[in-house]
Amino acid sequence: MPSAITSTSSQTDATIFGGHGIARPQLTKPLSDSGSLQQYSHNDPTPAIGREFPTLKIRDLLKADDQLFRDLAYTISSRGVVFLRNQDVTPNELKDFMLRLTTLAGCPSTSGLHVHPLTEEGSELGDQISVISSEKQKKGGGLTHQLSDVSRYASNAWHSDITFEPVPSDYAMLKIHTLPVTGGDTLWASGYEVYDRLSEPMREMLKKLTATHDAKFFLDEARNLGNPLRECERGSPLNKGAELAAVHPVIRTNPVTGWNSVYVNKGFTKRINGVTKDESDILLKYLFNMVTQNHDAQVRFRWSKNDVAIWDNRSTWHCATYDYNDPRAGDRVCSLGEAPYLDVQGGKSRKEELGF
Ligand SMILES: O=C(O)CCC(=O)C(=O)O
Ligand SMILES: [Fe+2]
Repeated sequence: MPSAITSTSSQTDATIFGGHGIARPQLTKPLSDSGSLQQYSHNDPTPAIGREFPTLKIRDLLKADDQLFRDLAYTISSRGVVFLRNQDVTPNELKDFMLRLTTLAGCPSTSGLHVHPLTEEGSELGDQISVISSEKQKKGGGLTHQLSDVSRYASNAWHSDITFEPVPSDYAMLKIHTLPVTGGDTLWASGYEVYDRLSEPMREMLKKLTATHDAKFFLDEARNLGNPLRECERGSPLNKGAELAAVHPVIRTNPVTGWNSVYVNKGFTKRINGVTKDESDILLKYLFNMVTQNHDAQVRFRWSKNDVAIWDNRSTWHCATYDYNDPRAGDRVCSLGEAPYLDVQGGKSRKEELGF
């Protein structure tokens, strides 16, 4: 069994549900935006989620001061996902960038960059880069299950990254360098927006519940790929072994914004705990439908070569689109944040705070 949420005593505030003593956020209050990114042109592709900076370059950001980085972290966490075009950056620069982002956004001192359980040991790009590749996926049999006989719903691929880890991801970054001529778009959806569409009684009920997230299917995938599963510490002392399962609160507060989000996902969440199996199935189906059936809570990104997306995995979901045959590949870096928690008193609704 995955380790259950034990008590509220691991965080200083007694109104915290979830969390873990060695994986607390280092922020004592949410960040605010000093406006330092306003000098760069930007646009929001939808009101609910996403911001694109068409000319901002990661190479320049790496030289920027800490305040600009903090503003970028706030922008990613508040808008959910940020798109940067045509980036000339090496995998090592992607890693440096992510470490600085997660550190300045207040990740616990025990959290580093994630090592995915399927990452090949001794891979030339290093342990902390996940190669996203259509060819590799075909071999492993993962993520393309919507094309199989089991189900033909493309929406089966909606997920947040690595929620089967006790300390999951705060931010993730993907650079796509190899693209089909058409197809292969990625979609993101806002967890703040879905939370805001729940009625007050439904929010109150979900705030008392936890869910079990499980990625046992990676054991089969590792076998198909012929790679041993990485059972070492995967970026946090709490993430190790072959269990690949964790328990997290159903409603999660993002420490960078202070806003609540729904934190279950179709990819990894198997069971809402403490209710009957039938109740869990109905609740999960309802919450997954809230993600897939609200296209006004989503943004769809059409990639060009070397574009980069950076998202906050605590408060968004994303979904790849497998509508192409030509090779598609990129590099992903995933940083680890805090053990998920709900700030029962302090966590806010985005809508109530921003007024829309
Ligand atoms: O290939 C994509 O568009 C997204 C892959 C993905 O889920 C990820 O990088 O976390
Ligand atoms: Fe993902």
